[in-house]
Amino acid sequence: MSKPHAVIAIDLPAGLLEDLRRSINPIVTGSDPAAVEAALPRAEGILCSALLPLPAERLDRAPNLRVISNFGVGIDNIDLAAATARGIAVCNTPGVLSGAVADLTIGLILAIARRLFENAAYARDGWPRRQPPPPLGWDPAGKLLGIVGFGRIGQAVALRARAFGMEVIYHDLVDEPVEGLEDCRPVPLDELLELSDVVSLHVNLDPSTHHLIGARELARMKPTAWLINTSRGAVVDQSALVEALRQRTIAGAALDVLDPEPPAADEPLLAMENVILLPHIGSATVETRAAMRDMAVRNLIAVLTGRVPPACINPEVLAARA
Ligand code: 8YV
Repeated sequence: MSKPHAVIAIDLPAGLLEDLRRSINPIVTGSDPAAVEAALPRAEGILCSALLPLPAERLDRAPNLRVISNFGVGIDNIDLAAATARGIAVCNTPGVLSGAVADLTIGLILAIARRLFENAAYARDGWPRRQPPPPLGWDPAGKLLGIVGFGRIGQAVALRARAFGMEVIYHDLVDEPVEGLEDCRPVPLDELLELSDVVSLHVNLDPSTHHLIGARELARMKPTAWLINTSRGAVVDQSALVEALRQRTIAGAALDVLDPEPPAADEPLLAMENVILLPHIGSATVETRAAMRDMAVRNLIAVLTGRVPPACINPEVLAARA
C-alpha cells in the first residue's frame, strides 16, 4: 500500500524525518510558501506551525487533506470550523510547552519587579560614574497576580508565582476551584483588572477573546499595574494599549506576542520605555521544541495511519471515520 502524502512545513531533525518516512511520504519539507501551496492538492496531512495560515479557501485547495498537525498549542492560524466541516482532524501540542511558557512569564514578572533591563543598562553606563543610584524594584511577595485564562499554562504560572509569595486570583469561563490551587480565587474579569498588581494573559485566541483587553479594560487597571502577554497579540487591542502606556493609565507592558508578528518597523511599542518586548519565545527552549516536534509528528502519523493521536481538537471528525 502506498504511504500517505504529507506536507512537512517545519524543519525536522534528520532522525525524526527518518522515523516519519517509515509510514508517511513527505512531499514537501520546509516552509517555502510556494512549495507548500503547490503541494496542497496532493496533501493528505500537513504538519505546520502558527506561521502557516490555513483559512477555508486554502483548505479548499487541499481536497485530500485528512489532518492538520499544528506544531504548537494555539491553533488560531487554522479555521477550525472549516476544517471540521471538511472532515479534517486538527491536532496540536498541549501540555509539553506549559512549563516553558510559565517559566517565561515568571521571568518577566521578576524582570519587571527587579527592573532588570533598566538596571542592566545602568550597570554598563551609570555604575562607572556612580550616578545616580540604581533604581529600586519591588518584592513579588505579597503582590496580587491576576491570571486571565486558567488552563494548563495559567495554572503552571500560578504554581510558580505562589513559590515567590504572590497571591493569585484568576478569571476563566469555568470558575471552579482547581485541585492543588484552591487558594487561587476565581473572580470576574473587571474585578481582576481592578485589583491586580500584575495581569497575565493565558487564553486561546478565538473570536471570544479577540481584543479581550481593550481601552475599557486597560482603564480599569491600577496605574501601578503591569500587563503581561505571552498568549497571542490579538487578545489585546494594541492601539488601545499604546494609548494606555502613553497616558500612563498602566505602568507598563511585557509582551512576548504582538499583532502582527513580526511588528512593522514603525510599531510604537518598539520605542516605548515602559515596554519589554520579546520575539514570541514562550516555547523556545531546546527541550520544549523537541517535545513539541515529537508530539506533532506522532499526531500526524497516528491520524494518517488510522490510530488515535495524542491530542486532537475536533475528535468528532475521527469518531465519524471510525
Ligand atoms: C509556536 C505557540 O507554536 O504553541 C503555541 O501556541 O505560540 C508557539 O509555541 C511556536 O513559536 C512555533 O511557531
